[in-house]
Amino acid sequence: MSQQKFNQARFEAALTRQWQHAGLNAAQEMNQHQWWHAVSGALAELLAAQPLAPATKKQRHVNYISMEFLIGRLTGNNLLNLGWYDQVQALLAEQQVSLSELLEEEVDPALGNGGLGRLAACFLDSMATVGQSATGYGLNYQYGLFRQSFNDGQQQEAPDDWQRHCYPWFRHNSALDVDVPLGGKVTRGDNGQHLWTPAFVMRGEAWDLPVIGYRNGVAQPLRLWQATHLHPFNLTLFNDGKFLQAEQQGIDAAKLTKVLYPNDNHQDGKRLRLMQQYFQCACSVADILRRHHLAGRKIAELADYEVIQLNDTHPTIAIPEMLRVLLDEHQMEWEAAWAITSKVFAYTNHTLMPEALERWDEKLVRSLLPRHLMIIQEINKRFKKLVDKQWPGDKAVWAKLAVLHDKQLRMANLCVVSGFAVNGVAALHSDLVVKDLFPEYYQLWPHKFHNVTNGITPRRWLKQCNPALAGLIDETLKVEWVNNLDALKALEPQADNAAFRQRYRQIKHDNKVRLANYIHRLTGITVNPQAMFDIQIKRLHEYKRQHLGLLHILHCYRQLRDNPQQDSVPRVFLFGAKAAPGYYLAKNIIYAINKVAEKINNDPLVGDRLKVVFIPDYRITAAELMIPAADLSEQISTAGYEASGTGNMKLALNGALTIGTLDGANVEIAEQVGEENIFIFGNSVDQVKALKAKGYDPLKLRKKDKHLNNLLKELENGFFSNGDKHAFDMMMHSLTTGGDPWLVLADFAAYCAAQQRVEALWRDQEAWTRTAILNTARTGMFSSDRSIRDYQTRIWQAKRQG
Ligand code: Z2T
Repeated sequence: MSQQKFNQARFEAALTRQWQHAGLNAAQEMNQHQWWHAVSGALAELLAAQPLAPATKKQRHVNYISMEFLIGRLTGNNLLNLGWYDQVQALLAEQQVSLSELLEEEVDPALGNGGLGRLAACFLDSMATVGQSATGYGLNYQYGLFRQSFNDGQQQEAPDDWQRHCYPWFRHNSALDVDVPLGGKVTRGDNGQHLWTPAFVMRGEAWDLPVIGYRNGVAQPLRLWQATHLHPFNLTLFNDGKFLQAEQQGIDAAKLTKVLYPNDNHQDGKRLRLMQQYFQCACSVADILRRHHLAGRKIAELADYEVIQLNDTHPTIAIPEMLRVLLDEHQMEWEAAWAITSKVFAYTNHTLMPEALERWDEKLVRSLLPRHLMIIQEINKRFKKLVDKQWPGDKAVWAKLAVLHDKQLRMANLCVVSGFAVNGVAALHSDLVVKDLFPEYYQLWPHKFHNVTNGITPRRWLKQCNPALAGLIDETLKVEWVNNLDALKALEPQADNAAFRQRYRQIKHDNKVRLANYIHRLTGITVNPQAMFDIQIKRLHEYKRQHLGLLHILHCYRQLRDNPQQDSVPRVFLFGAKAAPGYYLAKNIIYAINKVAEKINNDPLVGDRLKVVFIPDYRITAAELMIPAADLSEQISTAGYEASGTGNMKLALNGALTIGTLDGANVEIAEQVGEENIFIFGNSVDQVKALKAKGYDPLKLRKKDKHLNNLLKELENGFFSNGDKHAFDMMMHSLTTGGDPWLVLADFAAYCAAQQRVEALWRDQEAWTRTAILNTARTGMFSSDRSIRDYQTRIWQAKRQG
């Protein structure tokens, strides 16, 4: 397909309809926000009537189901992908309206927590760009991820009321409404068929956002389901008794899509969350089947035309839902229904952490989804026969592999048993999925297991957020590289070109000035753009080890105080991170970083040499400012725990050097850029396992290392907390008497040594810039276009095994 031409007359007519609809008499009456609204609404209207490219046998349609889509602002990105940015900018300039200023009016839709949700958004962009026909299915939350502020250094949360009801990019199509049953009982009909009489029926409304391919004329939907009560009231279902029953169960349809659960890498097992999951899956499965029927295809052919990719286990209930529809509504036999279902679903695993692997109480599942529980029991029963054959009489293996066990439903097991593919998100992680998480499943079905290394869209994460660098690349390569990121390889020789280095460095500097201004506006803190910008941006989690970063900051501060005359490398340490509201240890780490920052930033002895800034309310928009301005990228998780990471890719692509452990995709970044162009340190996965096995004792380490002990003492004696000796108790306990489960102290010395290597290189700015350029040139494989092509060849279009 080719780029859609910008039609000025149609755009102007649509724009006019927008301000007329707002009740105004002329375009000039619009304020800045109304301009943003009108421009976005006009574009959305022009894009609405796109026919969906139908699925073919050659290319299955991908249904990407995810509880989260962390899309970020759309207007600027859509203009860029359409290729209409310059024309719209010129048109607005005639009215004395600045497009770039107007784009700042958009809220940042935060319908996700972090990496998993952002990955889903990057994948939509790439599927549209590489021409993979796809629909994204998610939920239209009224409140996105909470807004964060600090009160005396402590995280405060506020609801993110992003005003979805007047977000101009949405198109609501009431022809797509779905009714979703919940609760109630299952009885048998005259022919022995299962009859589910729900206690309650909700309505799902389809709210679509357009996903626009890069200059190829493709626009396909991200369909977000929104819950409402059934109107008009269904009287046969809502006789008084059943309504009361529903009320007792606390089901209030409008509440269902109120708010995104704010946990990253953690399950909390709430009833409302399971209802959200089922609601989303029931709507999506119904929509997929509706489309399939509409295309005139037989249900038996479903797997030839459709694939359903589950973004982690959150949408797993779609599997028994599909079976239920085939069995109960299409009256299929089990074997036939299973043959279809087991060729349609594929599952992506994003973590090995036990607390994030979803398990639901059987009782809860039965009370909301009685028919689904029966179907899951049947899957479990049939699967047990296979396990008994392979491992006769082995109770331990069954205890591990069972889908239902100890009155719990294990979603990952259900996915592996019922799906045709399972993948991890980076080479190391996929290896651990096979070796540590699912070794027996791998023995049963080796062909199901794959790796697809994550990626990021270079449209948003280079061209849009770093226009100056994108311009320099355009000028140098003279080819379109943003949908062919391997082309960046041709920049390699420029690393040895002094003039190019000068321009590359100037761009980084200008980006740092832009960020410094933002920091000043936001926090009142002045940072020096000449200093090294050392950035750690990601959710706050113990395994990500923001507190390791903090210990190194204390180390730098100590050195400055011990040798005030020494010629040190000036640094600005920047953090951006939200902690889940119930994750008290994570919140204590935020508090500790903020208190240390306050002390250091106000110490006259330190001056410009050291600054620590925790940027509040880190989100996509903030990332777009921070990533292009980073010199050093902190990727310091305990090896084996960060499944992939994707911030690591964005930062390296934008010319930040990585300091990191051999974890997740860091391993592949090191392979790509060369180990001389990255700062790797710390215990490897095997070393972490060995240390834990032999009984690691952080207290011994503390005793031996006087310097480290002194740093810890300063956190314990109230020096950073106005004399409050207990301010950081939770963090200190975790690091010491709590056993330091994330090996922060164990990696501290190696981390400081790696930071020394960083400083040595920084002192040679030409060598640093050379390395940065090589990072940009060699990270092309981390385009999510490549990830999508990997999904196509390894999973979606791979020859299907029976
Ligand atoms: C999440 O963001 C990730 C994993 C999860 O496991 C849940 C959430 Cl919300 C259930 C992250 C991983 O931590 C990160 O390493 C990875 O890069 C990202 O998913 C995308 O795969």
